[in-house]
Amino acid sequence: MIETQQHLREEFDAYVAADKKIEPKDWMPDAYRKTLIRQISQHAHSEIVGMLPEGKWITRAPSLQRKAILLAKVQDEAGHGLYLYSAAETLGVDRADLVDDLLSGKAKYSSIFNYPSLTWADIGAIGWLVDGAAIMNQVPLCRCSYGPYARAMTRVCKEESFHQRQGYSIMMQLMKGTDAQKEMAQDALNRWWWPSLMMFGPSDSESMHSSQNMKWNIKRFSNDELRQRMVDMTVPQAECIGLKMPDPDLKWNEEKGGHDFGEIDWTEFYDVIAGNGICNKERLEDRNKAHDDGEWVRDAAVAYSEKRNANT
Ligand code: FAQ
Repeated sequence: MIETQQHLREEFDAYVAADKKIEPKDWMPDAYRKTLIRQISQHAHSEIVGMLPEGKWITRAPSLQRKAILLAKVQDEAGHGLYLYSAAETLGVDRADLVDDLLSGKAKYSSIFNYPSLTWADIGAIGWLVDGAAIMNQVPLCRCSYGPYARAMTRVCKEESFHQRQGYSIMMQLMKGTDAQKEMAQDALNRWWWPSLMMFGPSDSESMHSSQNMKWNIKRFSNDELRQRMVDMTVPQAECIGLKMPDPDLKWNEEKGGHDFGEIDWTEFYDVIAGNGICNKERLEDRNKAHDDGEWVRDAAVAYSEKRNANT
């Protein structure tokens, strides 16, 4: 028995080392399954809670075209959540249990969604920066060793690219507008910049899952590596439309071929993930209300599928 376990473990390690995909029916170490359930379910919850800050602006979008785009984007996020819950279910967990953990406040979701969307420019900043950070993090996840997660990410990333572009387009338009519109865009960047950098997680020295998950080819780059790429990608985009980065310590470092940037306020980050951010309470209340309001839809879907099964 011990020998079989050892053999399975060696086979798994060799598979991962050869950069092959692990599929749901393959043997996998318990810790690999556990960390994937953790990450994929947190990711799913983030997509679902992530609909709330932008959803609040659907009725207030400044034109019919912007409203149609925003509606499509928010619906895409719902779809991402559903693919991700499905991917998590292939690991043997029940979606209803994962959702219960979100609704009770036990499960984590991305810190970024605990900040308020105060103006229309925030919708631009969310698309540009939050989706921008999400893409930076998720493109390498398309090569994740777990097949269902990697495949979900391929589709998600295509949609996120459109989201990022639409956000930048809002910022571009505002920066071509009146002084008040320019100020609104700058204010949104000032408020969303640092929380967007926090999305990549704690610094490498504090990240407890990175090292093992990189060995398992779940993560391909560390939190700090991806954060650096985000800074280097965003600075020229901001400059191009006349926005000023809200970081006095930001400067190009020729030697490293990237930007140096200021210290993140980690106290704020840990406070937000502990449930004490500006909107944590409101987000959970809204999510619980949406879940309760949707009960009749779930009941109807179950009744329909039971009837169909009875007839076949
Ligand atoms: N917020 O050891 P690490 C999106 C937790 S999707 C909250 O470094 P790991 C699309 C972490 O879970 C955004 N918690 O962990 C969209 C762990 O806690 P645990 C979501 C955080 O897993 C756009 C502890 O800290 N994307 O935005 C955060 O190796 C617009 C230690 O951290 C994903 O989920 C945080 N920012 O690295 C939707 C991508 N950072 O579980 C709507 C997939 C860390 O031990 C609108 N996830 N923690 O209790 C990942 O790549 C990773 O899970 C990281 C964290 C990079 C987030």
